[in-house]
Amino acid sequence: MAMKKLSLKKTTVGKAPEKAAAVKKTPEKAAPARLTSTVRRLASTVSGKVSSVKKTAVSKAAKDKTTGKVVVGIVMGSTSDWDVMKEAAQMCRDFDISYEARALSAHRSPTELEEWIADMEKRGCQAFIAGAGGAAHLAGVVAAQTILPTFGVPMPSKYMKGLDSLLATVQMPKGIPVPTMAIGEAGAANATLAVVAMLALTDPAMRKKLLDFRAKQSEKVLRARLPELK
Ligand code: RP5
Repeated sequence: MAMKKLSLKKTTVGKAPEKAAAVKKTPEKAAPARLTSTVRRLASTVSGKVSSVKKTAVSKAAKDKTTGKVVVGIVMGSTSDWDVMKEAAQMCRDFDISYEARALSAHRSPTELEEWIADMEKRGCQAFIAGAGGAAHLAGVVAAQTILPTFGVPMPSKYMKGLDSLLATVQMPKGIPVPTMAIGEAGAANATLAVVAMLALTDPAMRKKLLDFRAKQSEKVLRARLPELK
């Protein structure tokens, strides 16, 4: 158990920059200058990439500080997915829902992903949102390890514009469902809105928030005016 916890900590997004710094220090003593500078460059790349995620990756809304629960688990296959997946996190924040966001890959860090899912279940998680790109099996892998609802968000991809991610996420064989959202930011935001609707079934305050959100949205559409012809 202690071992498990340790390996989970090691891969926490917030811990990675320290790890990168450690990588930087050790070889500096013995390695030749060229190797040292390569390591330094690598370390700063890793550190920079992860630290931009670190700021927002683990966040809990005020409401659940009382219960200590982390209601939504947001996971993405790579830190490069954060620009899209932050929309899911933002929507959680807007609805005052506690969440934890992590970059964990189904194929690059499968053990840590499994440990995180189990840990989130213990911490009161009620739904997962999983975003990945390309041969995107992350949401299916998450859904296979929990009976909590798991929503898939296909990432836009370089060559196929997310069509590969969409098909890989949505085409789950019978038995393990992955309700799949639209490709990209809209899908990420909608995944949280789907979780909100789910929570609203048993939480009257959440129901009211969702109704208010819808009313404001309608109002905005109705207030908007089309531009005049020139
Ligand atoms: C997937 O591969 C990730 O979800 C991401 O969308 C894509 C590219 O990952 P990086 O090469 O940017 O890490 O696993």
